[in-house]
Amino acid sequence: MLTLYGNKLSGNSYKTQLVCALLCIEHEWIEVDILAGETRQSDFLKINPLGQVPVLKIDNELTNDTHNNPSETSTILLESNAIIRYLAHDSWLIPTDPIAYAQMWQWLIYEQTEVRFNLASIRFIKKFQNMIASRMDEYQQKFAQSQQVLSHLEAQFSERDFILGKQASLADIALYAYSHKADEGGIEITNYPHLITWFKRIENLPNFIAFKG
Ligand SMILES: N[C@@H](CCC(=O)N[C@@H](CS)C(=O)NCC(=O)O)C(=O)O
Repeated sequence: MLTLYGNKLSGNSYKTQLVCALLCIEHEWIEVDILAGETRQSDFLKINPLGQVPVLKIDNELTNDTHNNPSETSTILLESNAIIRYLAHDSWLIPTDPIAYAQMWQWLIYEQTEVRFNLASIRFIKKFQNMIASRMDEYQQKFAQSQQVLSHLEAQFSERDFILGKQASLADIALYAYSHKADEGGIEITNYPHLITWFKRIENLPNFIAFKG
């Protein structure tokens, strides 16, 4: 039994929902209201002391992890990209070639350090904080960084269908989550035509579900 704690407005949570949809993985979804501060309440902090979603709870009956404490009834997994790596094990979303596998991780790390760090912030400041004055310097800085990130991705997709080549992988799912919402952070997405074509390729994957955030 898998339980996902997430929020429908969160791109990091969406990654986990999208992987479950693409791979037809049964799970229970528990909506955690970030804007109402539920991630900071004591009940949730018992699940994730870092106070963030997504979180995956795995019933230990389904794991073969002998390192787990047998007295624990479940395992908690944090970090969206670690969660999707677990969910997608042995699936077509994970390349078997060692170089491609390492490149997948290269992009998963880039997604967290560059894409999410910049694009998620400008989206949050613009869409949910209505360009709050106290974050304007940060917004300007991250807006410029976001343009650089998107230009870097645009260059990749001028040469290949998916980030690793012909086949979609987890790296595409992670990169898609915030980049396809760049317009909500104030970015003019039509400046990145190869990116738009790649968005459509992802959206054409079987069982794709859209981000409702
Ligand atoms: N590196 C983490 C980041 C998680 C994260 O930033 N979660 C945000 C939503 S996208 C959150 O829970 N914010 C609520 C809070 O900080 O109280 C991941 O990829 O899962």
